[in-house]
Amino acid sequence: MGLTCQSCGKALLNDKFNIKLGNHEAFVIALAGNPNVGKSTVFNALTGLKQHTGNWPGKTVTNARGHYTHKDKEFMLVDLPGTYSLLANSVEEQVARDFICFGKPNATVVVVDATCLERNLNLVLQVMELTDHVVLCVNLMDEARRKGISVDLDTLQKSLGIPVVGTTARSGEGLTNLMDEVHDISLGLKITSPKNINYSKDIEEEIKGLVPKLENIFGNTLNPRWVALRLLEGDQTLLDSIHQFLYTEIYSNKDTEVACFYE
Ligand SMILES: Nc1nc2c(ncn2[C@@H]2O[C@H](COP(=O)(O)OP(=O)(O)O)[C@@H](O)[C@H]2O)c(=O)[nH]1
Ligand SMILES: [Mg+2]
Repeated sequence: MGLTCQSCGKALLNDKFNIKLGNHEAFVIALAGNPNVGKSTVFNALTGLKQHTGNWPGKTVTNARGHYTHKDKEFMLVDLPGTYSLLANSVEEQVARDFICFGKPNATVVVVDATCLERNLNLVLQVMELTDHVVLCVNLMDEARRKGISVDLDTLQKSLGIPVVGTTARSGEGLTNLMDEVHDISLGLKITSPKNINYSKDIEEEIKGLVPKLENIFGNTLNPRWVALRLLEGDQTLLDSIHQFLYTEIYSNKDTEVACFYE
């Protein structure tokens, strides 16, 4: 994401998500994960006292965001509600999906529990379908060690095609590595290649038919393969969000915003 787009994103974040970037150059980082994996502990360890809480616009779900500086760059971390999926089955899932999809964070960190990776990876795969800019934070490494579970982070990284960092957020272990990876992804210094999930032949055929049409409509704004999958599922909530985020007027900075969506 270049500077122009960064400033366009600012208008959208301001008007649709009620998130104000203090510093024009702040990179926006979303923090996603299942409930109880240590997401807030990571958030608190990175942002300390530089936090604000409020609600997501029009929702009763809490919105926490905070700042940190790493390698002279300013990052704004947005703690998304804890969710098991991004399928918008609940208001929390919808908030998380909408922020990753329309808020266009420069990177999304998915925090998972090292002691029950299998259950947690479901959400990781869903985020990887939506965006390339993903970092996996395998937290509770101390608990895993205590239970005699060893996690092969290198193999996980190779299998998923995204950076994987092991952390013990409670003691701060691994958090500098996490900030390094987030920095590199946000600045485009590292390119990820998330593994594609292949569906059955007939679903893939349908996707192939829909993708060019969706590319015509949305350009680079939305990931066409992901939208195609949601359309095949008959996900009405995504259509509502597309209307809300892409086609209703954004009042401030209108010219820049339009330039972003149709670039
Ligand atoms: N042992 C251990 N406990 C942790 C770690 N990270 C978080 N916790 C604990 O796990 C619980 C849930 O953490 P929290 O940050 O609230 O999880 P969230 O629901 O994902 O935001 C809290 O009791 C934390 O102190 C960790 O790396 N190791
Ligand atoms: Mg929390």
